[in-house]
Amino acid sequence: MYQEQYSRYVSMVEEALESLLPQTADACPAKGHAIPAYLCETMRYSLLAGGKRVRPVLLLAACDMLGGDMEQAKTAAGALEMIHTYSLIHDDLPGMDDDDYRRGRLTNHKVYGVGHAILAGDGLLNYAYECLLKNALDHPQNMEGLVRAASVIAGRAGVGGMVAGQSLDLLSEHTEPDADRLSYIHTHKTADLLTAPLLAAGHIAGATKAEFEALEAFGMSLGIAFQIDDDLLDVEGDAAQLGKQTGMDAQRGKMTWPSLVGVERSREKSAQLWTQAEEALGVFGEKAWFLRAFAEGLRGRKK
Ligand code: GRG
Repeated sequence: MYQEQYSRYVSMVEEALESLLPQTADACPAKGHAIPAYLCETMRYSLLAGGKRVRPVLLLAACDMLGGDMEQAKTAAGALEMIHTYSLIHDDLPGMDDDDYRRGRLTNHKVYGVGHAILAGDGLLNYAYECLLKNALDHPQNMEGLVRAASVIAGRAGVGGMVAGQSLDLLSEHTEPDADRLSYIHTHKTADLLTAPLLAAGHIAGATKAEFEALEAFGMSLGIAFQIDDDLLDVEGDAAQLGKQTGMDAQRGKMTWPSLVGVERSREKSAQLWTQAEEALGVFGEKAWFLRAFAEGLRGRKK
């Protein structure tokens, strides 16, 4: 039951991405597409490299649970994955984390060069908002919900959200670990973009105040736990399984949970947050069965 539902959501994400981004061969302004073929190739390279699709699956599952329109959710889910992929491409650049591998293949700039990787990220980011706004215009019956969904995604991804967290993350390299600072970094760099799909789904489906509060609490606990686990995987994980190098945080002098409190206490903190995430779903009762199982699957992730 869970596996079928999960596969259904992932297929919806892949379909959304394929339908929103043209095939490279078809992409050229002369054929009616705004995206030139080479730019399309650089964007597709990272977008279709087989990520876990955590954020779009959260959006689809939450919208489904709340009885929202799944066609509207599908486009929003695709757009959100574009924003996430842009952030990975830019994060991997030499001016940031300078990584060679991501999602089991060479990073975007290793294949296309730094300039084109910056543009692939810029392209995905802007195209995501084109898709989100077109989605609102295409569904006048739910225009307000879809604009609110776009707005919450922009806020959580932007200068008060993921970009803010990334900025402090960079500023904190090779500095003394500090709990408040680390909490800010994790909340914004990671948890904001994992909460955005849940709140966006709430807007698409017209959630109540109590439902929004529960979605926010679930997203924040899950998001911070996900990041602590990411820090732990960098220390203890398997590079082949992860599809990227390990041990990089220590090498870069990153502020992480293991650097602040050690591996054992990081594991304890993560376990506590996963429990809080599960508890936050209480208000939805049985309807939250998929989100509950999905969170449980993320909890033991090896990649
Ligand atoms: C460049 C503004 C800007 C932000 C970058 C995503 C990010 C912020 C940095 C990547 C490094 C990192 C450890 C981020 C924390 C979030 C995280 C664990 C991202 C990886 O997400 P997954 O595991 O990746 O969902 P896949 O490839 O499965 O989609």
